[in-house]
Amino acid sequence: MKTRAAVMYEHNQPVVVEELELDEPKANEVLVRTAASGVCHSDLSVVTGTIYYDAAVALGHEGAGIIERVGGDVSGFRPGDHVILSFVSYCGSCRMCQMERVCLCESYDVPRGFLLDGTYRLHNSSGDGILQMARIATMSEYMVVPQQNLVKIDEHYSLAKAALVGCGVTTGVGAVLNTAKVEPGSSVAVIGTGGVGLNAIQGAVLAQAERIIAVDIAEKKLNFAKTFGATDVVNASTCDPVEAVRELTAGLGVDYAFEVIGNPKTIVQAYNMVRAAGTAVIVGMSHHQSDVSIPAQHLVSTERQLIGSFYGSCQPKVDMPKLLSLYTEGKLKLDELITQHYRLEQINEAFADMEAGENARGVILFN
Ligand code: PAD
Ligand code: ZN
Ligand code: ZN
Repeated sequence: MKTRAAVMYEHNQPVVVEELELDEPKANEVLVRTAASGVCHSDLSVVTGTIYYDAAVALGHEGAGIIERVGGDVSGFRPGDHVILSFVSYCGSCRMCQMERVCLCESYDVPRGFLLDGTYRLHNSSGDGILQMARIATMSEYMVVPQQNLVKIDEHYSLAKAALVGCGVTTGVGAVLNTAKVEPGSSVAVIGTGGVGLNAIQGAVLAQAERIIAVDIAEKKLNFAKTFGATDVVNASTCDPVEAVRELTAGLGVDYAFEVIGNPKTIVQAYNMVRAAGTAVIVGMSHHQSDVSIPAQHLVSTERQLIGSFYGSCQPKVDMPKLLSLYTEGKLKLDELITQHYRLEQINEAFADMEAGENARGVILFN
């Protein structure tokens, strides 16, 4: 069958929207008609090579849709089901899955972008195989994905809003609640209040943090941050954010700092703005070849913790329906996250808007 998808053919060049041939789902695979795909910085990072994929790759990893057809050996899913796409495939039975760390599943040793049997489902008009970002490629009208990447949700949810739960919401809220396990009354700083960082702020509100300090270089993002529950804002383009955060916390530093940009410089800032025995949580995906340098002895003498958070340490099938329930209860903001809708053809515009700091989150809507 045919689909139209946003494809990265060359790093740092405009993304191409084109018609592709899509194979039928094989065993353990499902054909999904995409309803919506959020535009996350990780998509742009694939274009720039920060998150490295060989070309050509169909983009998108934050989406929701409706199941069209299922392949053999698929259980628990049928046509018509509404689903969120998880950007990790997890087996449910390996050591990490049994420890409920399913995002770190160790079962699938397949090169990036291929389906689990190591082959392509997407092909262009020249007959070349096209990889799928995160094995899903939500910036395609249709996608064939492993059943291991699907989370069934109730049909009454808007799929545009559910799409955001596929990455930004789960990653940001999960970093606070699952990875860091922030305690009530804590002080928290969030560096980078874009689509993911705003959700770290929402996570801090849910955790009943007392102080939530938003740090960004764009005034518009800091205004969004206030809407999402920041108690203080720091514009890092006009001051030293480490000093500013220390001043706001009586010179001590915060209990938790979340870096949600993907920049070694702001990772060091996060480390430097936590108090002794505090925790710096790194969410942003820095360039795959970059390193971070922190003073080795200081790490010991202050007992600070520097930890990573991948996909909010979530269990997609448990956490995603829970997050949607919180939305229904009025405890989680999803409507306010979507500040712009795009058509698939506008993907390069959506990336330009992301770089210009225009949106909380932009969302591509399919028919
Ligand atoms: P975004 O572009 O919406 O937000 C980034 C924010 O950082 C923007 O508001 C910028 O203004 C701000 N910013 C940039 N430079 C600075 C600076 N020097 N100081 C302060 N603020 C700054 O991106 P996003 O929220 O979609 O993604 C953020 C990062 O999170 C990105 O690296 C992405 O790849 C990563 C990510 N990680 C995971 C994970 O599993 N860990 C999942 C999804 C996204
Ligand atoms: Zn993402
Ligand atoms: Zn596993």
